[in-house]
Amino acid sequence: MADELQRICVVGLGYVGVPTAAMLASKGLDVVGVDVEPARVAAVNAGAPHIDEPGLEALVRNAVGRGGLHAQLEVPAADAFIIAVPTPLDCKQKPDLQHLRDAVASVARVLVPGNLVVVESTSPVGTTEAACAWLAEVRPALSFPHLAGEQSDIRVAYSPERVLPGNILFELVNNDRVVGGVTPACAQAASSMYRLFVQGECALTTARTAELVKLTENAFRDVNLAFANEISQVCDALDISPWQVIELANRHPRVDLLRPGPGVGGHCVAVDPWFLIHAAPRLTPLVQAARQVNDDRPQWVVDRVLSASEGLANPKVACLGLAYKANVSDLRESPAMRIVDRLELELPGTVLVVDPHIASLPDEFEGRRVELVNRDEALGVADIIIVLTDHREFLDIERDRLANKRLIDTRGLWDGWD
Ligand code: SAJ
Repeated sequence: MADELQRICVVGLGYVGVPTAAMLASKGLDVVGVDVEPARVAAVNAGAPHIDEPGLEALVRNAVGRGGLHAQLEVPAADAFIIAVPTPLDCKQKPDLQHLRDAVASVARVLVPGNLVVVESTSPVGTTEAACAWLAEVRPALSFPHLAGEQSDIRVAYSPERVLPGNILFELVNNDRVVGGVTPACAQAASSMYRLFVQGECALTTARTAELVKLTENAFRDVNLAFANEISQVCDALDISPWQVIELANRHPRVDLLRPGPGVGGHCVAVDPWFLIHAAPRLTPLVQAARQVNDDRPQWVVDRVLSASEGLANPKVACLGLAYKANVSDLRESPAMRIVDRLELELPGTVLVVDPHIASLPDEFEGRRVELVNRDEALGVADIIIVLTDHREFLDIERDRLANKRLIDTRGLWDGWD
């Protein structure tokens, strides 16, 4: 199959689509990236993707420069199609598959027998089989594997992305990949494509299993984080260092706790557990409790700041970090955003924010008492310093600059100082 692949179309030029498209192009394939947003298309064609990810710009620039990658608004004919569009939650925390349905419909129009379609977007179990039916609605003359089995004209599979923002290019190549086919031949075809750049193992399974694997991975991380956050609250009440407790507990050969933080953000770990909860509300009390613990965590941090501000007539607060995690600029679902929002509502004076990874504050702080300042300015004037993101730029703050400040370190940046 891989020998027959010449042109691959990647639909959705986001955190997954752009790296995947550039990686395939770097292996000599003719890759077309497609997105509904003209700005994203233009950015890729200019070799300057909108995504802040180490190494990505150079990879895209090379691929575009050599003519191996270009982006456009329309889905072209191709040998294989990778769909990596967002599958967000609606206001009732229910998966919203509209972007996926639209992408599938646009791919359907150009299909010819022998094509491969792979969905990578996080999806409820059964979505890939449903996608076969959506394809068949648009192209009734073609046969699809949910009904035609191994004899189908078109192969359809699900292979979840698993890459960690901040380390995407390495993980895209080196992580094992789960490849779930609607039939075994579909899984084989998709795995031949991924083997063009994946050095990890490609583990073949069914599409439904692969869909559930993805949800399980991120829900597992959410539960682990909720436990770490809960233990940190117990530590706080008992006046014991959570960082030390977790570090020592992790020396047990069968314990592997993550680190507490100000809450769980990003567009995946804070979101994907809801796909499981929605599919089986009565069967997921643990996953639901973890979501609740992690969602309550920013308010716990705010309460600690309010306690720390007692006795200060007009406390000046500086928040280090606004992004959802270290060394990225992504603000989606960031707990730091919620904390800054609450502090501005609950404290007098201006809330100072330091984040070297962002150029300006997001719109929701427009016209409010929130100011983006540099690190030194914040350290100079603040009475209370709160670490919300452990960006590398905060690691070398000298201890004497924090003398006489009230510190709330939600990331353990200053762990080991006492
Ligand atoms: N966090 C902590 N303490 C930790 C680790 C993380 O508080 O010890 C927080 C982060 O600060 C962040 C949140 O958890 O707010 C999530 O960050 P993350 O680094 O755990 O994960 P993501 O959302 O950047 O990427 C995850 C990864 N999933 C898993 O590790 C199981 C990634 O491999 C997935 O591809 C990605 O979700 C996705 O797109 O689904």
